[in-house]
Amino acid sequence: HSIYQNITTSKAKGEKLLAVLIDPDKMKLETVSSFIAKVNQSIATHIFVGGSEVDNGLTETLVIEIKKHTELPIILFPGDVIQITDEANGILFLSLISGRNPDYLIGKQVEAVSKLTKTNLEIIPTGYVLIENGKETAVQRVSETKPIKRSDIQIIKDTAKAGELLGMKLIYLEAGSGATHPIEPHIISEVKRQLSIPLIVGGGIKTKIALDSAYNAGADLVVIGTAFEDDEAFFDELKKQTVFNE
Ligand code: 1GP
Repeated sequence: HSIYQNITTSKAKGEKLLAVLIDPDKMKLETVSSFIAKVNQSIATHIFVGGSEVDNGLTETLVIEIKKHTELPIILFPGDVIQITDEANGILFLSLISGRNPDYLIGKQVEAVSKLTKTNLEIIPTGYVLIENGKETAVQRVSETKPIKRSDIQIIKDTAKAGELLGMKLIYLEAGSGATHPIEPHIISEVKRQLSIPLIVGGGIKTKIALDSAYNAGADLVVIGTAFEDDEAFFDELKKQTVFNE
């Protein structure tokens, strides 16, 4: 269980983690080597691979290609069962606990078992909490669930805590890919206070300032996808030194 252990060790030391999210639907195979070269030179510590709508087989081909170019752990962040591949190192075994669609709470997970038991993937049970961000995102559309309102702080906190009490190993606060508003720092810090497990935050983070404020508010691992897809120069911008005041 080295991936999870490394995350908890970093959390204990106050070292912040960054996952670059690669969507198999958007990444062209021929650009993987140059993109991953940038990732390798950046502050990124993990690579997440996944998307809400991905065709069969694409994920595995992409992971095989990424692996040729990096030593970073590759973790599946699947939108569906078909994205499971033994080529990755681990998988966020997600349950969309903000929603009330049984398919995404337990149905897909049951479907996934016959595949998962044939793999060596490190399986990391993760409570996935979708927060409203100003527009409808793919997660919302595909899962047919409502995100929790940003103003419903108590519900957000209780949802995250329920995930921890159910035995989940990570909580992922998600604004949705390309979100207009990233998760607000006060939401992150309120949730953080409830939890003893590591906290992941993602969705709509496009600047170094937004990244740092997520870290300062208590995110242990931040996920960024769109900002790197749009502009690879963002990798260099993140290298500039920051002092954390946590
Ligand atoms: C989406 O949290 C991730 O699941 C990343 O979002 O693409 O907006 O960075 P972005």
